[in-house]
Amino acid sequence: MMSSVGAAVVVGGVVLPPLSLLGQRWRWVQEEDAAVARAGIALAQSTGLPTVVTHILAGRGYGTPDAMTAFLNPRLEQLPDPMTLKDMDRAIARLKQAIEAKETIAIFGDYDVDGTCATAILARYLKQVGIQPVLYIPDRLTEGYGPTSPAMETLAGQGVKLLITVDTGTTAHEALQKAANLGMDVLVTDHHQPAGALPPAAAILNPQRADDTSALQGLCGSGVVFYLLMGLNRALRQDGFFAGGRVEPRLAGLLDLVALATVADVMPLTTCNRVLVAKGLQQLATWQNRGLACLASVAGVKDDVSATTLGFALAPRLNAAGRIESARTALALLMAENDDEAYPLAESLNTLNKQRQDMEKAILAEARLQAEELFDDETLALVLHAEGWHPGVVGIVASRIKEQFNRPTFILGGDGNGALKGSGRCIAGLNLGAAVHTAKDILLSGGGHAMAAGVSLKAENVEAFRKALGEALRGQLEARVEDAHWPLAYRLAPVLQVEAQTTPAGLTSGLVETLQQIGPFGAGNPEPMLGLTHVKVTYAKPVGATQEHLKLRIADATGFGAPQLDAICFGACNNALGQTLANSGGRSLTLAVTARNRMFNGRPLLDVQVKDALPLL
Ligand SMILES: [Mn+2]
Repeated sequence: MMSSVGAAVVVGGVVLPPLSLLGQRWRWVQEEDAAVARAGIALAQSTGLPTVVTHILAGRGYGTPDAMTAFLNPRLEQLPDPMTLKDMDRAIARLKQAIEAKETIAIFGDYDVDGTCATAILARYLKQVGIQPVLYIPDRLTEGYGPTSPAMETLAGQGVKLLITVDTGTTAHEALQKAANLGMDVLVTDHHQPAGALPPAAAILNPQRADDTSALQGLCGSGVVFYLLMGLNRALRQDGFFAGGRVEPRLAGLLDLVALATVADVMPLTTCNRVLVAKGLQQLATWQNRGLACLASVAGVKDDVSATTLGFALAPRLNAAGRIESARTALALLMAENDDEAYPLAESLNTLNKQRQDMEKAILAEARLQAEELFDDETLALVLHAEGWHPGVVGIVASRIKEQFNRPTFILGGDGNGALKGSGRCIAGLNLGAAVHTAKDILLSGGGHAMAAGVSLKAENVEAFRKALGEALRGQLEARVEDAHWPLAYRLAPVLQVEAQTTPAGLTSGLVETLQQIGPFGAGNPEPMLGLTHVKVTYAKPVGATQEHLKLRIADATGFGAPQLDAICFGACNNALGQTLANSGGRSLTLAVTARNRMFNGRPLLDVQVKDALPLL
């Protein structure tokens, strides 16, 4: 099928299928993997589910009836036992002792959504067992990331005997040594990679530890804290702590915060996280957490809640505080007990978020101009900078530029001391952290992982950094042999997995309801991408405030009087996708679409979105 499509690239006698209208390389999962196709058919026969659904499940590795049933019905009982996490026994013992002796306990969080959620989860639990913890979130601009010696002195001065770090602490050797010298015991709960030896601490719960054999590597910081509470709550119950009239906290009541943090930290929504987020969304929908309820209300959330609600409505507003002002507003909101407390905080976060959006828009426009000036066919990395770019939004702008230009991108702003500081985001198939490491002699500091990195450097070294980064990435490409003979644009093109095929008549709300059981959708568990072949556009009309979207009607290209499908293509009016769809003149098209059932003005709506298309023949 693929080789028959026009504009193919021929390299060394091998025909490469053309890139899509959005510059993506499509991979037809069923057509290219016979084993997956066979498993999908067998699964449909044994379960009675539509092959569209079973093909997707098989393609994602749930190709047996047992695996499929477990996946489609996430339950808390599927979670691994908390005791499988290394150091859990020591953490529980020390925390139990502190609770029973009513010691002063401090929680040290990170300023992002995961960190503030983790702080709120632990604090809410401790309050329910009679402890008023001291909460400490460092100021991003003045204190930076993680525990510091001055912070340890402040906390020791407040009589803290036990310090629990959440979403941070694994690499804080100096501060934790300081804490020990000051007579504080420290429990680290974290999910960041250790750097060499572990710091001194009473216990370190971190599934990324080399000696951790749990199956919990997907957890975010809030997930690790939730696991600590699962273990602690059980231990307290077994000790008879709740026997004397004390009410046992309902742990599931904290899962809304775990779900929010997991989505905000872009953790894969598979295995343990899939269970935590599915259950957390159910908890969120009760709106018992009034802080989250008020935030959803000011964010205009009306539809059913989904992982998208968490990632696009709630998380950015909580993050705006840590980025621009202080994360303490976000934490106060997450801790709020009633609407009188929560509503003003939600409004102020909403205002901060608007400021953040305006700032982001302005910086994005400037960065785009710089990128257009610098970009050519040979460009492998974009390094864009301006003294006035705010450090709180450089990561988001880097993501946007990376998506538009499909190249690893750094956005740098002034650090206030004459140097530049910023964030980088990478495309799949290259390792940005490794590239930064090779440029370390040029940098004041720098580090990261494959998809994201941070650096600071002297302004006069920008050109050297850009060159070093480009060379390092070129080296990575040269070391990649499997696609070495392909053109550069082809090698860097994002891959779009088309997981199953259907037709306009087959794409019903009934099918989509079954597809939705594959959710919650997000990182690691994307919305199913469906292929529609041999279809035509029968109607196309620009819609939206600036006519930026395209409203479409789609029908089978060969059928006559067959059912038509309403669809929308967002933001497409100025790109090749929108222009082709609007001017296809009834010719046969191959589309990639997603579909979901949702409510619109009180009525059910089958929401079909065209995500990409192959070039016309
Ligand atoms: Mn985190």
